[in-house]
Amino acid sequence: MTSSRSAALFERAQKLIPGGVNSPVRAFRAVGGTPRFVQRAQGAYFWDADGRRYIDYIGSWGPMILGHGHPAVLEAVQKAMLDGFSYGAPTEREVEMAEEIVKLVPSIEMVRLVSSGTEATMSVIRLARGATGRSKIIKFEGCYHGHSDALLVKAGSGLATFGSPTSAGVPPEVVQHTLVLEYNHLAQLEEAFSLHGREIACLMIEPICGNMNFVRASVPFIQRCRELCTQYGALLVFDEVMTGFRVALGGAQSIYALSIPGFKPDLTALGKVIGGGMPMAAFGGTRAVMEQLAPLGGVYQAGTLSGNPIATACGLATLREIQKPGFYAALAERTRSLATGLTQAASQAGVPFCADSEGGMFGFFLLDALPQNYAQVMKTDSPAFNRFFHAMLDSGVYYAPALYEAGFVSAAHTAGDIAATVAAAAQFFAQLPAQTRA
Ligand code: HOZ
Repeated sequence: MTSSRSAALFERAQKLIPGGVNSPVRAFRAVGGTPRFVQRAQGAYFWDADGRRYIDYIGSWGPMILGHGHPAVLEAVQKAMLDGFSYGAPTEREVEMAEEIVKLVPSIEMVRLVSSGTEATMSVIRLARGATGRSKIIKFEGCYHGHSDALLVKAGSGLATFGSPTSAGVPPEVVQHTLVLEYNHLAQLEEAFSLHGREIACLMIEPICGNMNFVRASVPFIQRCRELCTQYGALLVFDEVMTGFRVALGGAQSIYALSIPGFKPDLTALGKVIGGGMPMAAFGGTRAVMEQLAPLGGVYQAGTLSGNPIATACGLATLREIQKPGFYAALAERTRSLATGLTQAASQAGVPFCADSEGGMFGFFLLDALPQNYAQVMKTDSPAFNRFFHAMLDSGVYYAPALYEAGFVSAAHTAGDIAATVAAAAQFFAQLPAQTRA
């Protein structure tokens, strides 16, 4: 399909913006073809510059849990705009936002608002180091915690090795304290703590990883992370930028708490849904640790747009909608029906496929079984995913343009949207040559 306005815009963009985009995955490099330039969005859909409508399963990479242009959110934002865009001074809505977050996430006793998930995770690392007086951090291969230097590290495959940077421009010395382990690998976790436990400031994890598609940390793994952090005096940090208010009202941590009595991380990074589509994120945790932040303590962190009045209006209106009775049950059911529908369609055609979902977040793989770590995710047949992606795009269904990304369903997606999506996928699976099927 030629999308002429998108193609022309992409050409113009590439002359002035590196790769033609302001965030790499949007450039379609992984899947090939021309990125769709978005003109407008409403509910579960967006329209591209050529006027084509797509069912949107990205939702701005997570924030749009209510769908686009929810009336209550629009009203709140329009009202806030009239009072000014930014003050650089405290406001009542920041207090309300803090009160909402503390009420909904029991592990958070104090919270600070920032403007992006990267800022939240970067700040949390500094805070953990400041609070413990230690330098080393643990992260897991396939977990993406934003693009700050210390966190841009992939794993070496060796046991308990220190990582090397995955981006040019990150000096090796900056990541020398970042220990990278395999996700869901208990023995590596044990070994890392037995070797370095007293030097570790924090362990940071995406409890349901949305940056290697959709992979869950097992309950025993999370439980052991908690126990080892407590034993060695390290802080357990949940990166819930993606999962916070997305997989459940209390985030992924509330789901683990159902299986691990009393479970709480020490610190949590939040983003995406809490801004409702505006640039807002947050980090919070126990009072004792959060009080180490300036101006109370010695860990510096600041931001001109932090707690921005329009972002807090948008975020608060969103948080109020998602607390309405039955919101998550309906969202989870709709998301599950997508995962199940796609799996059944693939199975009828004999195509290897599996899918998983939690709340309004999902993932699918052209694999026989759900992967547990990055290496298993990498076994996906990437050309087959790319063909699937383009077939769906041509049918008006917009999935993330890379197989390493989770998908998102909003409250605005209807049963009809899910049925249309499954029908398009079934058509694609049915025409695959028999030799590519199981
Ligand atoms: N960080 C996102 C991928 N997991 C991409 C964000 C964007 O391109 O908007």
